[in-house]
Amino acid sequence: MPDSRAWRRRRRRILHTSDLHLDRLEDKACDSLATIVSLAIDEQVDMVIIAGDLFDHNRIENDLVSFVVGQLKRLPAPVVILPGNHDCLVPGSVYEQAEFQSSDKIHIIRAPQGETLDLPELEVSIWGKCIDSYDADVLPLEGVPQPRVNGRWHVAVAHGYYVGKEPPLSYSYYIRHEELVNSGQDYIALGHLPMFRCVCLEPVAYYCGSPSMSDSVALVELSDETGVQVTQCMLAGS
Ligand SMILES: [Mn+2]
Repeated sequence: MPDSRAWRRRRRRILHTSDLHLDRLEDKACDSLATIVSLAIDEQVDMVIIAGDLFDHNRIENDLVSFVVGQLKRLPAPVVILPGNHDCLVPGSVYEQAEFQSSDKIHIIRAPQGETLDLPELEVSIWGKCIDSYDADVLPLEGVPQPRVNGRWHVAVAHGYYVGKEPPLSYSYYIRHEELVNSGQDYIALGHLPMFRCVCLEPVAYYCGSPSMSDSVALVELSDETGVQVTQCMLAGS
């Protein structure tokens, strides 16, 4: 369909990962994080999204937090972290540790009702809703606001189960197909499921997969000329 808009947004590239489930410094997942950061640097992405469950639980030792923040500080690009169901934003959450406040490039989505982070230097607005309890009653994409037409890329990040068009039964953290279709977003970065998988093309929505299971991340290119394209990028050597 011809695009009649007078403006074109600048092409942006995002590295989308999730579900590292970091537990201890000795874990192989720590090597995966270092590999992912190096990949983001090599690929010169404009932003990194971690779509939930960066940590496996909230009782994380300081040395692992220091390692993670140190790795993320290697990035020249901003990183947006969504708390998932394992590392949910309860009192005493790992994300209350002060080191996460030590860089203005590390953004943690903290609003349980959802919030929009505006990154004007990137011309990107990113919406997400953190998981803030262990009760499994969060609907990760419910309430996503329609984007304003302001020449920005609109990206949502959500951690939960995509249930398609079927009515959700026993699933918690579920995301319905209509929620994706009606979201008005340019890209939806999903986390929670272990394998790289496209679940929607209009708008484009992918699970990036857990690095330990899929051995990969998603590289997302946002372009008004060529559309939104997502590539599975293998973590060679991890
Ligand atoms: Mn999860």
